[in-house]
Amino acid sequence: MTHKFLLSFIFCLAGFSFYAGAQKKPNVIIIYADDLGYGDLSCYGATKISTPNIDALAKKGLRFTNGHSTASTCTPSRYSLMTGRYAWRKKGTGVLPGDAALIVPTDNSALPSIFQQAGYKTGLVGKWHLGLGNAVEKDWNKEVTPGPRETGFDYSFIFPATADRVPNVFLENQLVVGLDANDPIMVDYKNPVGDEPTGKDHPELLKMPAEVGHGHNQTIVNGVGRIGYMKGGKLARWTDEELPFTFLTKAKSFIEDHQQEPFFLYYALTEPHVPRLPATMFKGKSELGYRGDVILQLDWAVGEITKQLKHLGLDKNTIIIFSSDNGPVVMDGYEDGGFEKLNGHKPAGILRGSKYSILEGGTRAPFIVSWPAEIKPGVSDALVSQIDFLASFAGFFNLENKNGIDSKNIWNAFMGKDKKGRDYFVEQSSQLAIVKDNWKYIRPSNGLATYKLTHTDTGNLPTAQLYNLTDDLGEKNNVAEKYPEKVKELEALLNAEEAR
Ligand code: NG6
Ligand code: CA
Repeated sequence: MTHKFLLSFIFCLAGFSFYAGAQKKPNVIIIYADDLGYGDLSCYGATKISTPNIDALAKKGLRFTNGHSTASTCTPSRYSLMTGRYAWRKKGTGVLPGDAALIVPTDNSALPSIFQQAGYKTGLVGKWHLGLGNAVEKDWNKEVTPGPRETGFDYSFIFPATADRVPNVFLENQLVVGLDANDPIMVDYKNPVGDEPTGKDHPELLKMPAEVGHGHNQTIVNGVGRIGYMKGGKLARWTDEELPFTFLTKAKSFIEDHQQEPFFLYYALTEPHVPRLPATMFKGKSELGYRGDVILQLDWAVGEITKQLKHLGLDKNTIIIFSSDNGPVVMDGYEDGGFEKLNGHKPAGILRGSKYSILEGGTRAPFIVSWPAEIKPGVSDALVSQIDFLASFAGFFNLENKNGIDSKNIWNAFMGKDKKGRDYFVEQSSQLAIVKDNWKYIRPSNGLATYKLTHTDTGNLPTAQLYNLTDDLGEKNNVAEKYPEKVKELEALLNAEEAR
């Protein structure tokens, strides 16, 4: 009897110590840059700019050389990240105006909802750009729903679209911050509202001129002409220079508040998207103009987050994923001295193309996954995409991936244990391309070969293009005529994907 009792006591102790020592679920932070190029970081070969904090993250984790957003613009890439679906499957997923309705499903299938189902507290801080409410017409003066909450975020602190689109306000848990009942907000993308000066009629009021021909000449907020018209909410409008501090403060509070439980934070920064108005302490720091300065600002924010994690003792068991929503662009509508100040810096690095193009510069992005407790540091050439987070985390948590039909569970690739990653991947600009075994096929297109205003090499050609990325990562040598069978095979695969 005593013997039995002793035995069960020992078992109980062993059980307890197993429980106490069990690995807690890792926290997960996705840090998402806006328009950051493959060549913009020193850990990806940049020599004219130094990004020590992101470099340190890469050094402690896996640096992917073939990691992708799904599209060469923002909304479709973010849509795929959230839903695990290619955006070209759904109409209305192009770059959204600031008054668009929510395009992410609210049926518990989106990425944050997966984390909720796994017992995580979920937070979103930064740029959203996936729409709000049920329709374009909405009342910005009360809670706007549906929004991030209905897609699975317990907490959100966002601006609705892009920094260059109205309304230039923050929403915390879907309510405008600093709302004044006596000065209600109205937003319109078709017709001017109110009688505030526009960039078009009052260029003398601008602190950063818009380039002629671009659309940044409507309501002026903080001395910058924006896309879209707004009135009211004078006290609620943010200033561009405070964005990094505000978002960082909110991200850090979320981490601090949830340090005792597993959390998922989607920290979507605005840098280096236009308008580039760095905080004063970063002005001139990079010597590459404002675009360089805001990249340093972004790097600083990453460093502040990693410092905080260390301070709280969370650094070992937190997965940090760092990437960008699309390729780089130097001139995107404001006269911020972009090209003149580049000083030989190549935002897309060795790649051809950039934001808006179907070439590798459009979607191949900086892509770092760090988890000190589990991942052995190194470099991986596996083909991976942000669209795969959904199926991979669902798989890790043993949860069902209901609707993310294009998302692949490539957990082992993210962990550095599988060197291949996806079998193939579809890239999107105004048209589609497919990559398999490092062969890239770009469909014929009648779109413009260059966009003059943004200096974009779009990669559009009326004939088929085929590149062997193993020898020709810069997509200089179209070998479609030499390998007609390959072209056929990849066109068939792309057709089959579309038909799925
Ligand atoms: C374009 C804007 C550009 C940028 C982009 C969206 C003009 C001429 N250009 O329409 O400045 O806002 O949309 O960028 O207005 S993204 O990163 O959100 O996709
Ligand atoms: Ca973007």
